[in-house]
Amino acid sequence: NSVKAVCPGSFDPITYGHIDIIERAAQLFPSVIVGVLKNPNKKPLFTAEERVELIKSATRHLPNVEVLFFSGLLVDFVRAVQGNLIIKGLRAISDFEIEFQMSLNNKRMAPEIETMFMMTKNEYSFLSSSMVKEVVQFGGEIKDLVPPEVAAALVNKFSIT
Ligand code: COD
Repeated sequence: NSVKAVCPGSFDPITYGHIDIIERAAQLFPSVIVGVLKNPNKKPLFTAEERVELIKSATRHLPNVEVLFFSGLLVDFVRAVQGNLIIKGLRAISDFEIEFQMSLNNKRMAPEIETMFMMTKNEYSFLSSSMVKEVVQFGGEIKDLVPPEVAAALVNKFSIT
């Protein structure tokens, strides 16, 4: 099959929840591109370059996964890389409303691109980048939430010794 799937996000930083979705996409589709939004409205903790590097290191074991950053509209990025599918993860009902809105809007702008959703793994259903940042800031344990390189980068950012 010729499906090229794009997993988009802010990944500020990447967590085991994201990695689970990327791994499952990489099993299903011959080519997966992780699209890292460069200029989100919210100011990111990690620069786009840092986020890309952390994702590359966390997906080293997946030969059909490529990591690129983008700015502007997701559908323009998907078209530019000749992708035809957007893969998103869903955690809770709270994710549904915004994801529903985004997927309909993306479909309106790019009818040839499909969006598909994967349910989060049970143990990651509570996990988000913002939660990880909050926990680490106050010295909490994050080893079950992010890979070791990400944990080290977070500790470094917050200069916790
Ligand atoms: N389990 C499963 N999935 C998860 C988990 C978890 N624990 N954590 C996150 N995910 C999924 C999210 O549901 C999402 O699908 C993806 O992983 C990325 O998550 P984040 O939080 O890193 O990224 P978001 O949600 O901030 O990314 C939003 C986009 C960058 C995709 C969006 O803002 C976008 O497309 N922006 C570009 C501008 C654009 O095109 N706007 C118009 C859209 S209509």
